[in-house]
Amino acid sequence: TTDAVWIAPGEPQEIQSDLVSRFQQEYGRAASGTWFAPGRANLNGEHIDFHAGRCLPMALSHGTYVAAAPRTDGRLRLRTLDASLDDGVTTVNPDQIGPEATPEEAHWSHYVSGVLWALRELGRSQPTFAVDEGFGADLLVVSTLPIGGGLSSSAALECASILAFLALGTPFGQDNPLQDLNAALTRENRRDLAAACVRAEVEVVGAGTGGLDQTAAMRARPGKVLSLDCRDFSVTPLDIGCILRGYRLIAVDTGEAHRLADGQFGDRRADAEAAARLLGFDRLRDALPERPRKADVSHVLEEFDRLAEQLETLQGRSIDACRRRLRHALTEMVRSEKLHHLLSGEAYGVRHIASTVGGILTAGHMSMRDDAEVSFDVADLVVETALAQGAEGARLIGGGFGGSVLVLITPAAIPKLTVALERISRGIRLLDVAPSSAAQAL
Ligand code: GAF
Repeated sequence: TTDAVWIAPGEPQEIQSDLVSRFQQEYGRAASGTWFAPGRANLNGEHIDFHAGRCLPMALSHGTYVAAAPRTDGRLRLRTLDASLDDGVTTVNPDQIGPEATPEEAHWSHYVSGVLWALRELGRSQPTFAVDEGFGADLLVVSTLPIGGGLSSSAALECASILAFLALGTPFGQDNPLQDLNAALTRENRRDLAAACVRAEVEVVGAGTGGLDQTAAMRARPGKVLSLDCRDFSVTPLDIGCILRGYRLIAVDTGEAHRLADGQFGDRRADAEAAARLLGFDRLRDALPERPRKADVSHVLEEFDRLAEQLETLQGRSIDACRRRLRHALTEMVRSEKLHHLLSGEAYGVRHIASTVGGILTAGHMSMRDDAEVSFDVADLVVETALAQGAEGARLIGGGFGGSVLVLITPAAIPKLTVALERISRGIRLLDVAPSSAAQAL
């Protein structure tokens, strides 16, 4: 195995102390603290968070670090050390942040300024979250996540930034400085902060995120998969030990960056929403029973066919395309529920849990490729190669159109897989997926 293909999560303390000294150089003053939020991998449940489906994410040990110090002139000064994004210090005027003031050109800093806007909004209903008048901050950002790698680099940036703002600019943070913040944040607080980050991304950045990524970053548990029910955003942490006994999960970053704010993601989502409206549902999850099976999917598809029979298009969209998006969403929901029950202890008696989970992963990929149509050549090739090298399963994760493939494989098979992947593309990188902690003050 060549070490060069692995992206290491790094030593958090080293990364932090490096970042803090770069902060001093950049802004000529000391950082008040450092905050971290992880990226995520998702076992199943892609493109269904916004249909109230179930997702099964876990946090990576890779993530985004934000060093920050407060300002009293209301300004934000922001810089990232990520080579592909760094264009020096960006200064943001708070009056220019908000849904009505979305700038035309995409820039990474909008995720951060959007979060400050969203925290201000949250503070209107929860006074301990109310951002001080005149609050601003200097921020320096560094990430061990591939940017646009489908591992939630955007949500990690949002969640690390919101903790920095919370700590430096609100009564909540002032009452609970730095590490105390970790202990003080309740589950409800974390849920509300994740929701604020979603608002930032949807209303300010203009991306169609559904909350999976921010929930994973804010609420993940070490060693666990979060079974996230997007009907009410309740989470059940489930042990992943039964899958990983004798196996490893790795994320293969294809090197093809995706952009959520691009039109394609929204387009796929709109197809599925058109199908939902035809069926008379606000949320597609409601089209299936509590514990859905394949036959339930067939019934909904039959109903769709009946309703669509006389139509030429569905709100101007191709009926076939809408039907495929619908089928992806429904089968993905069935897979999620199956995994949820398997990991909730009902795996007892399942002899080959890794191959059962692997089969679900691969079926998820086929659905992403053929029905959601969000896959791309390199991802398909990575999945094929992983399976040919003996992986139990592999699938594209995240929004698609670029990003990463999750692979379940024995440690013994990894060296050969690595060599085979290097032949596909030089841009491919591997990350070890070891379910880690949620966003925190360091
Ligand atoms: C992106 C979105 F931000 C998430 O909300 C989710 O929809 C995901 O794509 C696909 O499952 O990461």
